[in-house]
Amino acid sequence: MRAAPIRRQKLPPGVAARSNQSTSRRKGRRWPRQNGIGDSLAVLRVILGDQLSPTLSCLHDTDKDRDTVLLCEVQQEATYVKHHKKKLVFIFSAMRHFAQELRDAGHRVIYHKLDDATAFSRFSDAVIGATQGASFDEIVVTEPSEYRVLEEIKLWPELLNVPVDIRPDTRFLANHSDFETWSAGRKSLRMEYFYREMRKRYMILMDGDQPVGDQWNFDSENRKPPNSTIVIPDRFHSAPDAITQEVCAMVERLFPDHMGTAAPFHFAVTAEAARAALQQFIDERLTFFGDYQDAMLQDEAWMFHAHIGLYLNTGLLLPLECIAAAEQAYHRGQAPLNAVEGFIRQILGWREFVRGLYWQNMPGYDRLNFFDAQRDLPDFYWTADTRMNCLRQSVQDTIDHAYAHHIQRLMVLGNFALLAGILPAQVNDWFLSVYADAFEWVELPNVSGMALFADGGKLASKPYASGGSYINKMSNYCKGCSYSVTVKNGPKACPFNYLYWDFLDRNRTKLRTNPRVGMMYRVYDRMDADKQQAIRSDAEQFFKDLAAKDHSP
Ligand code: DLZ
Ligand code: SF4
Repeated sequence: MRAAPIRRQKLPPGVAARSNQSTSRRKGRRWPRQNGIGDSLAVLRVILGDQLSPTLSCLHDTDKDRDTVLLCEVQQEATYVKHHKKKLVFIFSAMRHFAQELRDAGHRVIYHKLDDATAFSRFSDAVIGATQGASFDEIVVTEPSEYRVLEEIKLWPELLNVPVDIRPDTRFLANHSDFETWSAGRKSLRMEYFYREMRKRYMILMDGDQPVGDQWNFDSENRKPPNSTIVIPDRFHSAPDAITQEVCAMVERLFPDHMGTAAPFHFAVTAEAARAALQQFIDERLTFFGDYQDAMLQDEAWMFHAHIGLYLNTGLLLPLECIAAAEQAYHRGQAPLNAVEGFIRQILGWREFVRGLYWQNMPGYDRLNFFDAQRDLPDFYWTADTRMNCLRQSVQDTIDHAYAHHIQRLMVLGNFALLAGILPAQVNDWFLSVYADAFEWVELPNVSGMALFADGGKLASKPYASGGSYINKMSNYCKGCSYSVTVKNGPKACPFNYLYWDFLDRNRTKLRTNPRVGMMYRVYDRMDADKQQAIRSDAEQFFKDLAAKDHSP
């Protein structure tokens, strides 16, 4: 990345920092903004459900007297995967609150509720509806976060016979060409190097040209197992107002067979409440965020995590305000460097990196299946009905809260899907459905790249496969399990133990040459033939049980 460092500005919360991105129009034809007699033309400004920020590029030149903003709840988005009920409530309620804020600020807003008589089933239908009701000279939209929706929007100029201006999403800190420039000519793309460039460029946690603390990454300090003395603060709670309660009732009525329940509902649905959630994290959780980042405890879904992904991914919070809040906490002496650096890395490094990868590899990234995994997703991902306690807990947290933290997602739910050879498309659909923060651009690289290695190593240098001992080290789940994590084979054995070796054995031709996995093959090859046979037959029996509808492992 060669762009010059950006001077950081002190910004009030909620005010967008200028990013490096150009807000100029897309290449190609520029339609005139003036009609020749001094009046600006009427513009329809379309805002999608994950674009709920007044700083949005499609709003920046609004003429409130002439223009109209359109937001619409549409059946297509609600059902293309079966989103968790709490996720639907969150998005629709946040959209309705945002529409009200725009009206209060003097914008003319068209808003379609999903249960209105005027409801539309797709974005395109809603835009056709709006353009039939009034005459617009142009449609302006900020580029959607998802490839599928971009393809739909690209059809609008022909469909509507109106010019469409698709603007860059300036909420992100690296734009598409930044990522292309950084990745050009690199044999493999690793987040760590991208992250260092972003640190330097935005001057975050820097001491001149050196990282604060003389180290870029403090991850090795962020792996403490949980212990019985830690006290976990209550999660943020925002009381549902009348709008949210109305949305809860609608979601229960229209989507009875989606995961979970709408109530109790406690997520923030406005930028103001999301900022309060961020502040509560900074004050109450950030100090231990680093230490216990990978720890899991029975019946403790929230741990010391921030739970702000859903706000960032919908525009209620902006990346630089979250980063600034954590960095200031460090400089005030309120939080240690390992915690602050770890938190900032997620936003400035990982989040931007996976977005770059998504757009670089779409279309097609969603179809990658490096291991040719073909097994169906087990029913217990929807029901939590399994005797494997780590999976039961992680799925139950997901059902209860539309949330599970990153190690539950990666090392329990993702690891199982990897070892068991579950079809990546089904795993992706599940992750996209069940988490309130999940949007395809962030979900797909995390699941197909990080958890499943379905991309063959575009994102990670090796598959994150592990046996039961890692889960046992980082959690207390194994104490409450029907299986024994110390037993390696037979009916009592923790299935992760033999599935791990069976996975390596099954995929030998694809993994043998990976330098980070090679050592494990040497361990496997030193096992005696009986042991290797026991691994194979335990795995075979496990998969038989998994396929039998009346018996869940
Ligand atoms: C996720 C979602 C859902 C469930 N519903 C809507 C909706 O009804 N209207 C809307 O504008 N956006 C919704 N979203 C978010 C969109 O899926 C998201 O904005 C696109 O996928 C981005 O390309
Ligand atoms: Fe999970 Fe195995 Fe531990 Fe049970 S014993 S909780 S299956 S890791």
